[in-house]
Amino acid sequence: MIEIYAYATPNSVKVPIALEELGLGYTLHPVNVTQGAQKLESFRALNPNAKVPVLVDTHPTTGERLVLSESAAILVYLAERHEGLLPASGPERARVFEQLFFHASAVSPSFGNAGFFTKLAAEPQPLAQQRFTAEAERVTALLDGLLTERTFVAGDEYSIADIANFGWFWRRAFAGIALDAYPNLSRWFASVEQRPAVQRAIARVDAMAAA
Ligand SMILES: N[C@@H](CCC(=O)N[C@@H](CS)C(=O)NCC(=O)O)C(=O)O
Repeated sequence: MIEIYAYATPNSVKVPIALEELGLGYTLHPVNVTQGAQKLESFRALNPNAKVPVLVDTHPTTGERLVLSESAAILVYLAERHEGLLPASGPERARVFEQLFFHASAVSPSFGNAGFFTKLAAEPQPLAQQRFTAEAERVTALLDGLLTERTFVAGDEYSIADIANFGWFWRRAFAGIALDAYPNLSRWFASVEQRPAVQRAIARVDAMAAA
């Protein structure tokens, strides 16, 4: 049994997308990060880092439980366990990890901080806002360049690296990023967004947050 603690956020949506793509059933538990539910003791027992998403995978017969945080780690776990969205070996697998780690270490923090310092900071922080907005634009341009020669971010095949990036480009407005000036990224985003599994995952997280 797979349970996901999440909200309608860029990092959360990646996990239901992977689950839908892999054809796996799951239960979504809302953690309303806009109201601070991630800081409650009950949630911190699952993730002391107090952030969504968290996956809880319970073995149907033994009851053994894996509790896993960090969206990139969850994507790798699901891809390995259910044999999809990740090449089995070789340079193609290494390329997916390259792009997944680039997402986790560059795209995700720059988008998150650009949004935070522009929209949420209690006091204006112009230097931080400029620094992270410029970084978010820089990594966006880098991905657009990479997609001139690739169908998907890690090559010809759709993978967990696309799912990771999709989460933040789905919520790009928070970071103040638009796709108008990035034709390759626009083409990639449209092709991922129209996948039935992606549509189902978005509908489920949006419904969860609206409830
Ligand atoms: N590196 C983490 C980042 C998770 C993260 O920042 N989640 C956000 C929502 S997208 C969150 O829980 N924010 C609440 C907070 O930081 O207090 C991952 O990829 O899972």
